[in-house]
Amino acid sequence: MTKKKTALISGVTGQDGAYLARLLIEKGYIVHGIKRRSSSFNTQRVDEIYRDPHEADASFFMHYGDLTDSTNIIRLVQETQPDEIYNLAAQSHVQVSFETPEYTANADAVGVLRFLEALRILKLESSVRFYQASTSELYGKVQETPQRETTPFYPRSPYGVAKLYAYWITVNYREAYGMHASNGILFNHESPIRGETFVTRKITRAVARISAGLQSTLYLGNLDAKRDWGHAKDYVEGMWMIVQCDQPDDYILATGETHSVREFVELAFAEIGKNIGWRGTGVDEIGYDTKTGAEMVRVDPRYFRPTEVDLLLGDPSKAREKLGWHHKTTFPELVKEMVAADVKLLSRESWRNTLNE
Ligand code: NDP
Ligand code: GDR
Repeated sequence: MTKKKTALISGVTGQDGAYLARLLIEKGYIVHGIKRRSSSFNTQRVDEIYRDPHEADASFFMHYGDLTDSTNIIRLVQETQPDEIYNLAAQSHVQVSFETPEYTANADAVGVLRFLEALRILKLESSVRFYQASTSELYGKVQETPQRETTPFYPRSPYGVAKLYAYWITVNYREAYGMHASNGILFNHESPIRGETFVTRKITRAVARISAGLQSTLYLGNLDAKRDWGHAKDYVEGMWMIVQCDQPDDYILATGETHSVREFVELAFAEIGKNIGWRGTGVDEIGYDTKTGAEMVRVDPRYFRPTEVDLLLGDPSKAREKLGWHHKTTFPELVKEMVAADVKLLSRESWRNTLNE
């Protein structure tokens, strides 16, 4: 019988970690996930796959850890002896990175170095494969459209700058020590379990609440930012494919289509039968229900970023040709799935609230 592969996933409690853990378990891996200590529960996305570790067939284990603690990273790599490490942990919110720039650099930039050095310290640099969660935020200010692996980087936030270090330290350790270390440069990917403060989920939750009469207005920032949005489920498959390649390398995963925040809003409201019209400009712009005239969307400058990334559009040709990867979920399917999931979630919550009244 062949030995099961072992993977160590940092950021397992996040959107991508939860999808990737499921995928690897399905593929027969033993999966170790790193979770942060928190005063409240932060494991909702993986509770369903967690089994009592005493059970003979348990294949998913969780360990406390933090990317800002190198002693902890070294110990976890030593204890779990992984074949593959997927470094997904990060302070991943671009706007929050302007508020907590030093912490973001510590976790998102130096955190990656801690992993790579742990492999060297433990003399595992030639036996463990390493995946770094790089990002389209590296492209930032538009230099070329669509963005390719060869497009120059120009990050526009403390998050993007931290991820720039992370990208290059991964490349450097690959070249300096022959490590199987790769970057997935992933464009935005979303799902029903996307964090609630990212714009897509913020919109779909608000649409569900407006539909249920629990909220009247959705406040947003820049409606004209354009993003290349795919489904997280498709993207974690790509992460795994990158790691399986004989040669480590860096790949863009994207859909090759771009849409504005405004388009996302319009499609999401269409799912509850509302047609959104727009009037006014800038901070005074309003999105209204064309049937009733009710004001549904307003602009709040609080959500504007000190420096914005205006347009992201990825060229996924390299991943398609070398990995055979391509996205499966279309933009309208993504919006539909997210709105439907939030409507369902809300109806379950209100049912529970009614029971408790
Ligand atoms: P999430 O924000 O959903 O998840 C981030 C994860 O990292 C969570 O598990 C979080 O823990 C954990 N984490 C945060 N800080 C630390 C720390 N200091 N030590 C240990 N764990 C920590 O992000 P996604 O799942 O969306 O993204 C996964 C990765 O991919 C991130 O690195 C992100 O920057 C990157 N990325 C994401 C893209 C996207 O569109 N989703 C696109 C390109 C890159 P907790 O649950 O406790 O908060
Ligand atoms: P992004 O995602 O910054 O691209 O980073 P986010 O959903 O936060 O913003 C996308 C665009 O929408 C605009 N926007 C708003 N954004 C938020 N969060 N809230 C609002 O109210 C709002 N109104 C308009 C933003 O200005 C922006 O232009 C995500 C994260 O997952 C990163 O970790 C990842 O690296 C990149 O995607 C690729």
